[in-house]
Amino acid sequence: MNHKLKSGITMRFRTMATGVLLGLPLLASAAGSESGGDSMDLLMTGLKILLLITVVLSLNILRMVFDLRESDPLRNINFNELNARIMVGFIFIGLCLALYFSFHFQPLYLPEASSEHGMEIDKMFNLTLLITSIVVIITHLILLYFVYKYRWSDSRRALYYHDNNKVELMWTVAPAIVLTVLVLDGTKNWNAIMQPPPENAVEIELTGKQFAWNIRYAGSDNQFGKTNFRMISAENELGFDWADESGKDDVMPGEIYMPVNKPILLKIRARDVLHSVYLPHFRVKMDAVPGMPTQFWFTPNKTTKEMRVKLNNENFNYELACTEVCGRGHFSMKRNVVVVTEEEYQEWLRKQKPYYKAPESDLPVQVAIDSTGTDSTAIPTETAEKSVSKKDKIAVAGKIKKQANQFLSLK
Ligand SMILES: [Cu+2]
Repeated sequence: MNHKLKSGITMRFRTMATGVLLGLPLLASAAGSESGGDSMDLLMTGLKILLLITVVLSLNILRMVFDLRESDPLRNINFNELNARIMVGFIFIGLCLALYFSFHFQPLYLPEASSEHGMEIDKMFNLTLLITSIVVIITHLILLYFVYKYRWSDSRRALYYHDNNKVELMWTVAPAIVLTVLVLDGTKNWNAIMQPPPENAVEIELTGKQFAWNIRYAGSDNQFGKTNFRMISAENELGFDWADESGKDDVMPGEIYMPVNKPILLKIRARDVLHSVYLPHFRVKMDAVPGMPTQFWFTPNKTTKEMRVKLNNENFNYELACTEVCGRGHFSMKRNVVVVTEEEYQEWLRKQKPYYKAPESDLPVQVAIDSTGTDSTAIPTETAEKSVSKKDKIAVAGKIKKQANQFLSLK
C-alpha cells in the first residue's frame, strides 16, 4: 500500500477525531447549562454524545476501507494549493463584509451630537476610525499577498531570517507618532470636559438607585439642601436633612429639563451600587459611584423641538439611560430629557413643587372665608366643645342607654 497516501488519510482522520473529542465535553456542558439539570435534557445530551461516537466510529471504518482498497477518492486534489486559495478568499471576503457592514449599520451608530463638546468627540472618533481603517485594509492586503505567494512548495526552503533593525524601528516609530497625535487630541478634549464649569452653569443632581434615577434641582435659592444617607426612607428618597432650610425648596421632577446653549453641570451620585449616567445625544457618560460624587458639564445646543423637525420624528425625545449593568431592573433606568429655550425652562421651573412636605402639625390652619369676609368655618376646638349644650348631651346619653337595653333584651 502507498505509504504516503496511508499516512495522509491517517493524518486527516486524526485531526477529525481530535476535533470531535475536544468538541464532546463542550457540547455536553452546553447542553447541560441549557437544560438546568432536567432528566429529559440529560437523555438528549446522552443521545447527542452517542451520535457523535457513532460518527467517529463510522469515519474510522471508512478509513480502514480506504486503507484496504489502497485508494483515496480525494487523491487528485492538491490540498496545499486549495488551502492557500481558501485562506485568500476567507480574508478577502471577511474584509469586504467588514467594510460593507460598517456602512450598512451606520444608522445604528451614535445619534447626531447635540452638545458642543459632542461634536469635538465625534471628530476624534471619526479621525481614529479613518486612520485605523486605512491601516487594517493595507495590512490585510499585504497579509493576503504573502500568504498566497509563500504557500508551501516542494521547490522552496524556508529562509532563516533573524531580524532587521531598520524595519523594526520603522514599524515602532510610525504607529507611535500616529498614536501620540490621537492621544494628544483626546487629552485636549478630555481637559475641556473636565475643567471646572462656568459660573452660570445650571446644576442638576442625578442620583442612581436600584432601579431609577432621582433628579434634583436646587430650587429658588440655587443651593442643594444637605442630605444624609441615614435619613433615607420611603418618604425621603435622597435622605434630606430637613434641619437644613436650603433643602426645603429643592425640586425632584420626573423629567430632566435643560435650557439650550447654557452650560449644564451634572452632579452625579449613587445610593446603592455602581450606576452610570449616559446621555448618548450629548456624548455624556460618567459613572455614578456610591460614596464618591462625580460630575460632568456640557452645553446642549439643540432643543428637543429642533431635533424633532430635523429628524422628521414627532415622537423624538432625548433620554438618560443607565449604562452600568446594575441589577435585574437595570433596563428600566430611563428618564426623558427635554431641551427647551431659556424662557420655557424658567416657566417649567416655576411650576415645579418642592419635594419637601411639611409635617401635619406644621401646616397652617386652613380657613374658609365666605363672601362677607368673615370666617365661617374656623371654630376653635375649646369653643366648639362648649357650644354643645348640656341638654343635647343628656339626650344622646339616653339614646345610647335605650339601644343598649334593646340589645340586652334580644339576648
Ligand atoms: Cu443602574
